[in-house]
Amino acid sequence: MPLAFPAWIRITHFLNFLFLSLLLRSGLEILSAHPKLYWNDDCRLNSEWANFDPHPYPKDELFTADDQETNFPSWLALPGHRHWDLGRHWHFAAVNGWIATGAAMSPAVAGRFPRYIRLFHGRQAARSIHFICLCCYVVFFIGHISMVVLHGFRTELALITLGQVRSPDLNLALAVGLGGIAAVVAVHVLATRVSFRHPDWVQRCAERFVDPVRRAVLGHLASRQHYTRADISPFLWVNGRPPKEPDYLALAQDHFKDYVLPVDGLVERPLRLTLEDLRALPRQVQITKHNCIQGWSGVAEWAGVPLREIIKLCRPLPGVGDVVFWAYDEKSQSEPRAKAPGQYYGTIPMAMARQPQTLLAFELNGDPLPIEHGAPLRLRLETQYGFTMVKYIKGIQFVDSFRHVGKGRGGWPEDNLYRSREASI
Ligand SMILES: Nc1nc2c(c(=O)[nH]1)N[C@H]1C(S)=C(S)[C@@H](COP(=O)(O)O)O[C@H]1N2
Ligand SMILES: [Mo]
Repeated sequence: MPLAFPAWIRITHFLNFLFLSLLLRSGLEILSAHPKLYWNDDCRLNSEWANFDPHPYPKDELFTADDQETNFPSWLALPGHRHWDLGRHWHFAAVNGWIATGAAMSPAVAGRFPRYIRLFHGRQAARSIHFICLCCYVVFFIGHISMVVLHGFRTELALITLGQVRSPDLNLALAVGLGGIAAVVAVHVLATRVSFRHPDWVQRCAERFVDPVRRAVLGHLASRQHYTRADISPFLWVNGRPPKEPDYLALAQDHFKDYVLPVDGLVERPLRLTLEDLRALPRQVQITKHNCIQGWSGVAEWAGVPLREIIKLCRPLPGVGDVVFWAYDEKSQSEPRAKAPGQYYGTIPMAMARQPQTLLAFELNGDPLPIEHGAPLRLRLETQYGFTMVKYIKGIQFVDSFRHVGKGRGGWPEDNLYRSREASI
C-alpha cells in the first residue's frame, strides 16, 4: 500500500503550525509583562530561576511590578513593544483554536484542561513549566524540520500537503507548502499590525469570541481562596504607585484621619463614611492569593468590611447593574512610565459586589493598609485578577451600567490598555 496522509492529518498539521506559532509569539509577549520565572508563589525578590531583563532593584525608592516589564520586538513577540495586554487576547484566541483542533485527535487535552493547574503545585511552577514546554516545542520544531529534510524534503512535503506520493506532483507540493507558510506569515503580520492600529477591535473580538469559551470551560468551577497564616508571603509586589494628588497627600499626612468615603449614585440613601465608621461595621478577615495579570502572585491577609454591608446601608435602586470604584491616582501623575493618562477606576457587576469575599480592605497582614498597597481603602475581589481591585478608593458609585462610565469598557485598564473586563481566575 502506498504511504498516504489523509486530509485531516494534513489540515491539522497546518493548523498546529498556525496556532502554535501564534501561541509562541503572543506567549513571549505575555512573558514580557513579568519576565521572571519562579518555583514559589510568593515571587520573592531574587528568588527567580530565570530573568529575561535583569536589572538591580533601586534601593531607596519604591519600585513596582510595572517597572519590571521588558520590551520584546515585534518580529519575536505578538504584537511586541510592551503591548502584552493585547498579546493575551491573541494567546487565548490561538489556544482555543489549538484545543478545538487538538481535541479532534486527543479529547483528553480538552477534558483535563480545568484541572491542569492543580497538577503542578502552584501557579508559578505551572508558569515555569509552561515556559519550559515552549522551549521543548522549539527544540521539537527544529528536530522535526531537520528529520524531514534528511528524509527527503520534497517527497515529505508532498505527503503533508497533497497526501500521497504515488506519482507525486513535487512542484504542486512545493507551491502548496510555500503557500501555507506564506499564509501563516501573513496571519502573523496582520495580527501584529491590527494590534497596533485597531486595539479596540482586538479587545472587542476577544470579549465576544474568546472570553465566552473560557467561561464555558472554567466558569463552573468555584474559585477556592482559603489559605492559612503559614502561607502568607514574606514579600508582596506593588503595582500602581500612590497618588500624587494634593488632596490625597494631605489626607495621608494625617494618617487619613479626615478621610471620608462617599457612596452615591443610584441609591436610596447616599452615605459618607469615615474610617471609624467603616471599622465599626462587621469586620471580615481573609487570607487569599493575589494574582496579577502580568504573571506574579502572592498570599496576604486582608481585613475590612464586606461590600454587602455597605449595600445593606445604602440600598441600591432597582435599575442598578454595576458598582464603580473611583481612585485618587491619575496615572500620568503617579506613574513615571504611564502607558496612558486618566483617573484609575474599576467596575464590577452587582452579583460580584454581593459575593462573600468582596471586601473593602483597610488592613494588610494585621497592620493598617500601607500607602503603596492602597491606603486608606482598597477593594479585594479574590475571584478576579489584581487590576480589578481598585486601590486608594476615592468614592463608590452605583450605576445602571459600566457602559456609561469612562470610555465604557469597564475600567481604566480596559479603557486604555484594552484588557478584557472578563478577568476571573
Ligand atoms: N488605584 C489603583 N488601583 C490599582 C492599581 C493602580 O494602578 N491604581 N493597580 C492594580 C494592579 S494592576 C494590581 S496587580 C493591584 C496591585 O496591588 P498591590 O500593589 O497591593 O500588590 O492593584 C490594582 N489596583
Ligand atoms: Mo496587575
